[in-house]
Amino acid sequence: MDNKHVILVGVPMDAGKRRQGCRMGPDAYRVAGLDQALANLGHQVSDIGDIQPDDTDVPEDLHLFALPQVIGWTKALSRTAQNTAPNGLPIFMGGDHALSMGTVAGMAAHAQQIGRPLFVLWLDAHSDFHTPDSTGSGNLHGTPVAYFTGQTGFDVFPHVAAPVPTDRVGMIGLRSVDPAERARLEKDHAMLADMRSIDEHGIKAPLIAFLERVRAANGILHVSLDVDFLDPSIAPAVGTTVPGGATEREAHLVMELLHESGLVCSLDLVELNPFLDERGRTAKLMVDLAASLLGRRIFDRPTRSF
Ligand code: HAR
Ligand code: MN
Ligand code: MN
Ligand code: MN
Repeated sequence: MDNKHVILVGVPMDAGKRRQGCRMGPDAYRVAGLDQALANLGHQVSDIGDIQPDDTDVPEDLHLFALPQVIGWTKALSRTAQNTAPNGLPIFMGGDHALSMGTVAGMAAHAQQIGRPLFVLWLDAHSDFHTPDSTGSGNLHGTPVAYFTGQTGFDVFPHVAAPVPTDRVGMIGLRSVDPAERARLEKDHAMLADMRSIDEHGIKAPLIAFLERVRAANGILHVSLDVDFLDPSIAPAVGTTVPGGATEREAHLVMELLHESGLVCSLDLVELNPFLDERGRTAKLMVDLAASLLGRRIFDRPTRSF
């Protein structure tokens, strides 16, 4: 089995939306035993602790919630991704989904360094494809995909040195996409597998097709896992629940296929709000999914009681 150096990065970020609580995510993953679950698989695991946002002098914006803080986090995270990726597989323990502005921008810069294209798998109920101009909520966790694919409207943000072309983004689990996002997605050709198509055709086919494209391009794959990808009945600890999400086995199958692909270079675990959890069940499920992504086999799943 291929043992990896897994680098856990705590990102206690709550700036991407008004509802607070995701800042407790990194410690919830630690309490739920993420490091031990991965070490049990034979990996070397380092936890570099919680990072902090850079200082910025960008002014507040009336329409966008916590804009200066999000920019500070984006700078710190892009740098951290570039510094950790050469040494192992970083897992960014969020924190809300605005953190992916920095992690993906940094991983794309790393990919450019090693001369391979970066692909992004977005596991989410939402497409997070708003720009600062099109967002109705002003919550920047709804904008990271537009940022790292190089859409216009992010002038006050750090320049994206290596934007990820939209056709290298795959989205699985979609069921809540705003009209402005939809219009942009239809024009820009991301690979989209919404829950309707998953119901009809299963979750394996679109994932395998996407992984084939990554392999054919000699690419590496960043995975961004939003808690609300999962059905709220199994993953209640998230501020933006949308009914009709992935089942536990669908989610594990995705992780198992990702492991078998050998293509994953980095992972975001985002939007966990421990304040909303029930006896840690969502945090534990996310830990189990990360373990499947890193090679835990089906017969080795723990028996759980709550
Ligand atoms: N599209 C909506 C908005 O912009 C909801 C975005 C919610 N995003 C997340 N991450 N929870 O996927 O406000
Ligand atoms: Mn999201
Ligand atoms: Mn979401
Ligand atoms: Mn039994």
